[in-house]
Amino acid sequence: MPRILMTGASGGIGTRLRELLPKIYPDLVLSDLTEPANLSSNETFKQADLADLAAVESICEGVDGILHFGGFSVEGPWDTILQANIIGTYNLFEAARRQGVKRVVFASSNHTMGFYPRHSRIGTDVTPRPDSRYGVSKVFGEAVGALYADKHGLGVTCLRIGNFGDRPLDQRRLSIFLTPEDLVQLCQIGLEHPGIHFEVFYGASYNERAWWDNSRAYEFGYRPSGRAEDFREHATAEQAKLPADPVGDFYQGGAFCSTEFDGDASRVWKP
Ligand code: 15L
Repeated sequence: MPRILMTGASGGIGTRLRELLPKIYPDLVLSDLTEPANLSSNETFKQADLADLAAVESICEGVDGILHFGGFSVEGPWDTILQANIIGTYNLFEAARRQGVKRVVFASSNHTMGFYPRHSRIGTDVTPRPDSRYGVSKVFGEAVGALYADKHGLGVTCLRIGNFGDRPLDQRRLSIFLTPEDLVQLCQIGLEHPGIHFEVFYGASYNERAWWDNSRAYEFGYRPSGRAEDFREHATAEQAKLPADPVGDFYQGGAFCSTEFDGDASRVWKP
């Protein structure tokens, strides 16, 4: 029975996956900076600050695979991103190598690609166009993952997660929606598929308005059951409550693109 470590156990994704993962991975070790408020007696929790390499190494002891959801999950000040996502992600991969962990699934983000316009369809083979310091940190994490796969033989899967939840929150999320069940499926592929060396998949359900070519994930057996269009009415009604955002509404990254934007929108993208 593999022992799986999940970082970010107290965060939004971690909290939800704590309900779903134990059925598949009963030997699940949870970690975060702070203990989940509702930790139950049959859950194992180990506290660690990702910026502390020795602490990260200690939570990786005896672990077969890691689901790395820890770190800062939105745009933030540089020092926050630096500690949690840049240093933290480097420490995670280095600790995994030192402890002989075989697989790492890294929670990357759609914000690695946020400045691609919504009218383009992109795969996993295009140049990153991050839309934030957060997006840059996820590009860095994917690069560290590639290094540790190629140089040290770790099996690494990067999931460019769209928007995780039970239903899409607005128009943009109809294109990038990801259900908890479909994320679990992608995690399982990353932890178990014998063909994994280094892979990048989009963390998206079956979305008819998708901007992403996720065929590589399908080649590895991914068969999402979530479908954004089932929630079209809800998402459209929610969108109607939002103010127009000329920059954010044009690019895939949405408000991550328009926040702090003082560039020349006409030069960001030329078809
Ligand atoms: C992300 O990467 C964030 O972690 C999440 O909070 C959402 O903002 C999501 O992207 C999104 O693009 O909707």
